Amino acid sequence: MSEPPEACDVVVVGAGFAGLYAIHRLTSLGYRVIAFEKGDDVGGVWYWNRYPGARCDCESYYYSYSFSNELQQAWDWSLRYSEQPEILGYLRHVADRFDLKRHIRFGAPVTRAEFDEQSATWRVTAADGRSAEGQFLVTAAGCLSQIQRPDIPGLDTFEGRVFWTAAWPKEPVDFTGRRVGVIGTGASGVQAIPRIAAQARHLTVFQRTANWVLPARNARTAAEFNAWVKANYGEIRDKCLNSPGAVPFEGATRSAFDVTDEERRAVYERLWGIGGMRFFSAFTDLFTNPAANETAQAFVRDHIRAVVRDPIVAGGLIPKDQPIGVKRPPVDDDYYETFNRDNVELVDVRAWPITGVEGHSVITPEAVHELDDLVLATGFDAMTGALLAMDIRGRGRARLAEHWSQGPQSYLGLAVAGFPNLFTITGPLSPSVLANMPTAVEQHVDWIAGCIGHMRREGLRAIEADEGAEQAWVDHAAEVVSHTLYPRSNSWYFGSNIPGKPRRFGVYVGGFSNYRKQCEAVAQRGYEGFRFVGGIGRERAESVD
Ligand code: NA7
Repeated sequence: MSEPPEACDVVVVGAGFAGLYAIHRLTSLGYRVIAFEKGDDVGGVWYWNRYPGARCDCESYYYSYSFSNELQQAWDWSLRYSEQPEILGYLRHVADRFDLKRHIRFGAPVTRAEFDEQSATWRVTAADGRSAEGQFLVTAAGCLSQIQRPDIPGLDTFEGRVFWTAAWPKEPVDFTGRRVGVIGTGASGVQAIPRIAAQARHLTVFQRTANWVLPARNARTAAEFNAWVKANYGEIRDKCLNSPGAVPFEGATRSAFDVTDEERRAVYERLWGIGGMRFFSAFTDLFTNPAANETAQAFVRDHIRAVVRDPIVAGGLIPKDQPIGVKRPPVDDDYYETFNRDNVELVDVRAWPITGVEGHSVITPEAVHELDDLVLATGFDAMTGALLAMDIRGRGRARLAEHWSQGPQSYLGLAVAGFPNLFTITGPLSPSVLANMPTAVEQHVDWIAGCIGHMRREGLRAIEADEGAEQAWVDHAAEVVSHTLYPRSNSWYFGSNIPGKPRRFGVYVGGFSNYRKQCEAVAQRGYEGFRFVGGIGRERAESVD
């Protein structure tokens, strides 16, 4: 017989960046928290994505928590863009420093979460039958955590070794002397390919869609820089809170056409030299004006042609019909150079789709590729996948999957109509993956903590997003993105990588700072757009309906 549910105030799902901060913040406020985590340790995406080259594309000094000055003063980052082991080490340090593990049930993927209207509580159950019951359910399940398995005939029968970038073994993998194939050239494939190429006898890169890859300019952080960061954290965090991407940089002030061709090129050269996503701070209209975007594309095309010696390979690596930036651009220092190696081959699986896997071979209409190892960097069911992998039932046992059958519906990316007392950290239709994640996570958790505190003070037992407010937010998010170039690409932002997934842009592109202010205004106006049900310490509960 399974154990009775553990009683708590808040059930949290996930123990990555979001879950750890939620646990810390809520327990600090005196709430009892039980968290369920699929992995056997903390870390979330930084626990699972251990592939060679796995690294954050945001710089570490701001891709980090701000909630504790002691923590930020104690921690030194060794690289500008930290690699997975260091980020996982940081999250482990956070879990130990704030004694968070005692609240976490590890090896416990949640399979079911059900809201009980009578008691206004959530019952959350993990795959092994462990369960918890609490007034609130806070999901911290990740935007890119549900692996998407490609529909390649015979994949399961491959007779060599198979590795998934997003479920990489804990032990180091040696590719020395081996013939390796990598399927996928998104951010994960692009980071892994140079590392694998440096070891393997032969590497075949199966590319379906070429991506615009930006240089990282990764380097060790100098002691003086770390000292400067520590002395200026207040200002750095403040800039993050007030920027569209939750990053501490100034945005663009001019259109690409406010300058001469030479000046424009100089701006691109300078930002290309700095590296990373800062390239997009060149001009205000890169994401709204196709002609402005084309100037950036032309710059990067020239770069690819200059680096990659074989013009046919260079041509294959240049994205076609895809504005730069509207599909998540990978960031890497060695990617294009890797295609100059004699042991690396680019295979165009747009022109020649993989028809199947047989024995040790990946087969396309053009060739049979004999491999010892296959690496799948084929992406995720983004934004909604991890939430829908749990059977979440709201009022009247309504299924979240049903409510989202036409695409994600959410108020502020935080709450869902029909699902009282459920909060989704960096949920669909919040800035999430288009904002620096730790800043976005802290903003959501702080808002949720404020809301729970309000409810406790007022004796309110349930909160629910109003259907009208939810629809207005969905419409607003769609309206904002319609003025950008994002709709000109098929990407996981839209769910386009998942067969049959409704096409809806899953991210709020109105900018993080603007979004944060909207969330604050909603709270200040007495949680406008939400309905509450009283009852705690009162004679009679009102009906939610
Ligand atoms: P992505 O960005 O979704 O990349 C997945 C890649 O795999 C992409 O190049 C896909 O091509 C390719 N893919 C997927 N299925 C297939 C099949 N069946 N055949 C060939 N190629 C395929 O995932 P990542 O893990 O790289 O990055 C996700 C995010 O994690 C990243 O943006 C960061 O935010 C962190 P497609 O483009 O769909 O044609």
